[in-house]
Amino acid sequence: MILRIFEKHASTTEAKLQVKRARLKYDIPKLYRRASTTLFERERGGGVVQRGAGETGIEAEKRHILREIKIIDAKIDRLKILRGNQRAARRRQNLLTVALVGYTNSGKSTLLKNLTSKKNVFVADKLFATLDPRLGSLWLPKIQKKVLLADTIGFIEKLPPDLIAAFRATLEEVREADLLLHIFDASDDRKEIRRKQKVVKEILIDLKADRNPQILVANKIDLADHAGENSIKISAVTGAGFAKLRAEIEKKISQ
Ligand SMILES: Nc1nc2c(ncn2[C@@H]2O[C@H](COP(=O)(O)OP(=O)(O)OP(=O)(O)O)[C@@H](O)[C@H]2O)c(=O)[nH]1
Ligand SMILES: [Mg+2]
Repeated sequence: MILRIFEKHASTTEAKLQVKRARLKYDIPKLYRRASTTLFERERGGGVVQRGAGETGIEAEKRHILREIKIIDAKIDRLKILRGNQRAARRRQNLLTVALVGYTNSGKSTLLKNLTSKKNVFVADKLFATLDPRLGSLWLPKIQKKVLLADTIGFIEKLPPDLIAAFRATLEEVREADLLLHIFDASDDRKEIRRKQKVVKEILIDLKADRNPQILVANKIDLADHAGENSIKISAVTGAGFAKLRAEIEKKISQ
């Protein structure tokens, strides 16, 4: 089910490749399960069991899958180099990166869309945007600086190990970000808020990004505010709290 969710949401080339890879790996043990069921059914039916022939078929299918995984890995490697180059280009231009992190459905993508000036992109942005649709730019007037805002995939609990491995590479951007906005859904009840924040914190530790500067952002306050006091309250939909959030980003960036 989690694989299916990721398949639906993977929007970048790399995310698509990672999901395809995870799907292929997931299919290998299934080959064997499928084979043993057919074998069992054939035995029950009293037919002749040709164990050898069946296994050869499986081995061939498995080899094919492993070959496909290898091709995908090579493509992912190329994208990684490309991304490394992009990051280097951003550094050369003195562009700082702010990464949006948070539990799935907290409103990261909505915030990226509504906080950044997607209409006002200039050439450098366009380059990044075509390669990675999850980047937007934010102009900070007080410190006369432009920062890049990077969306990430939603963090969820109990990710299958293969997917964690697959997405670790994608999430490496998080570790390199100059500032993290940890978005949570303030319309959840308090217990859910605590649980989800814990999941996000654990994944950040796992990614070695827990020491990056952070701003805690309570989103969806147009629905309900169960946030408590230690966060910046916003609504990514109505734009409430954006001025305060921008000011906080400016403050942290200039620190
Ligand atoms: N009422 C309200 N709805 C919001 C707000 N922000 C986001 N939403 C809704 O919440 C849902 C999830 O928003 P997304 O921006 O896709 O959330 P996300 O964090 O990017 O989710 P993933 O990509 O799955 O991690 C969408 O239906 C949004 O319209 C908000 O401030 N108020
Ligand atoms: Mg999103």
